[in-house]
Amino acid sequence: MNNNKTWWKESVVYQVYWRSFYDSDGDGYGDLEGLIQKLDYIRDLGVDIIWLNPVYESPDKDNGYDISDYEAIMPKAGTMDIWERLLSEVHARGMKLIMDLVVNHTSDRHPWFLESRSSRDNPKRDWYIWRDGKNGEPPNNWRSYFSPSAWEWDEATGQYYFHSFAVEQPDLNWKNPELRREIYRMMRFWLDKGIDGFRLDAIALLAKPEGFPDAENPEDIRYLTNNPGLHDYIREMNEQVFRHYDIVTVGETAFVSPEEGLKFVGEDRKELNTLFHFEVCDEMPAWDMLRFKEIQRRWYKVLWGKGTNSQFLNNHDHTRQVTRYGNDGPYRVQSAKLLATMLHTLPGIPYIYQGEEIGMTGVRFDSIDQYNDIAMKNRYDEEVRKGRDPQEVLQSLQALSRDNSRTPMQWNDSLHAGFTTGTPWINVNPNYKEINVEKDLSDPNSIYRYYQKLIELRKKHEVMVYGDFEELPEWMEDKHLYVYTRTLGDTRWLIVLNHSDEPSSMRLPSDYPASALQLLLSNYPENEADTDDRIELRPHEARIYAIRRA
Ligand code: ISL
Repeated sequence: MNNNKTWWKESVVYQVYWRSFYDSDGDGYGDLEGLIQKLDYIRDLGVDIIWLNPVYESPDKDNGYDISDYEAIMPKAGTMDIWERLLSEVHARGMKLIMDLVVNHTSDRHPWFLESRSSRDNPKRDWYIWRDGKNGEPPNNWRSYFSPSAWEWDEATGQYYFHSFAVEQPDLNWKNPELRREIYRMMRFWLDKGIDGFRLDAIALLAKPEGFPDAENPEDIRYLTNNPGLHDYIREMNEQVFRHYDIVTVGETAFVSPEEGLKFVGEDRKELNTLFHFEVCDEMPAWDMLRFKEIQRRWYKVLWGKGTNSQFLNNHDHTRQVTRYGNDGPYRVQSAKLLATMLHTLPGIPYIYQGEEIGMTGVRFDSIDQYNDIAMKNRYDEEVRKGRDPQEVLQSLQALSRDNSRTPMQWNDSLHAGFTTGTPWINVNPNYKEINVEKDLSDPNSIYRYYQKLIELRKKHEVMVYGDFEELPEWMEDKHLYVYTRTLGDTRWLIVLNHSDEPSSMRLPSDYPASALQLLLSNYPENEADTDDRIELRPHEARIYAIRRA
């Protein structure tokens, strides 16, 4: 049991991808004014924290993850005045705001980089990573997330610069103390405005290995992450900035195992408060219950009582969970509620990605021109350049395209789903007439209403936050049934999930006969077919029981 109780451990986080949330001025992009107009909708869900994707000045090559001015707001999103009003309106509703911060790299149009690239002896040359080539080739054979090489030749100064993502996103050199000091000053600029923390983008990439040796397998890009020296930087970040504020910090830590994750979030480490790991979203392409259970088991065993995990199954980089990991067809509503029940009753801070609360689904566009994501477009070009059939390449990339979850929020069944009065920057999912906020708000059995009840349960029962987690052995190897308890003091809950398109008849555990079970929440009406020792679970049925004390 994790003894140190804090506000952020008890929170539910709602992620706003603002450019797809609500467009207040008809330019086809969502904006901060639009977000302000929809804050009551978010507050009514019951969430505590809003995570706002990057809104800083940016040429927008990677939708704001290429920052050209850390202390200005991208005009597409609004102005600093509107941002100040947003923060004040979020706080006025009793919610908190955490900002997405990208400090592994900047835009290639950031003044720092323009200076750095201007000459080899510019004072900011060493704020980025410059190396000589080898026999006319890049310094090593590494690829980046978004391009075949992690190195870009710069004719003007006759060297290559390093970029873990797109060419337009040069990596900062965290070995440079002057650079680090400037980043810490900028963090304080935002914290002194009153924000409540940061989501730290690609934070596991800050350190690079000495000498940049070639990789045995350049396609396995984990060499970009978790290099020696990384934790020295994060600990210094905490010493210089984080520990001086009552905030929450969540690290986006790609390619970490539970043991490596503990180095980031162990409370004795004084680095970060919590993290997103990607053992599911980056490494489990489709739903695999046994693998998911094993991942949850390992993370619980290593972190519980020492550090705090987070629970999510989709975000702006990963396609919609009901499509990828559930059933977005005949059982979409039940499946969306089952996935939500699972994420909110497993140990860790639950994250809701905008639209998840109404069961929005992934999308399939017919041509590459309808896609926006630089990761997908770069990969498409790379594969077609190899001579592969363009249609086959498109089909191979559609399922995991990051654009799947970036289509506009579906507010109602009017044109463009009520997202914009202009032309949306990316097509609205054609199913918006069936799936939209207005419809869910008017239906007492909607997914939105179910999320409200789930979050309300968390507010009333600390067992969801601080309760020990234990799977019932009889179902540990079951491919569809996920059966576990959460226990805090005398309070014990039993969660039963039937992740399947088929019904399942489940014998009740002898310790928990029907007479001991008090149903707290389910995504189906009570089942008359239940008996004292068996429950009849329907497809994608989820149940949360309180165990009555004997
Ligand atoms: O989505 C992933 C790969 O499937 C993640 O590993 C992700 O690409 C990576 O962890 C970094 O993502 C973050 O930084 C990127 C930006 O494009 C993503 O949107 C952001 O979430 C570069 O800033």
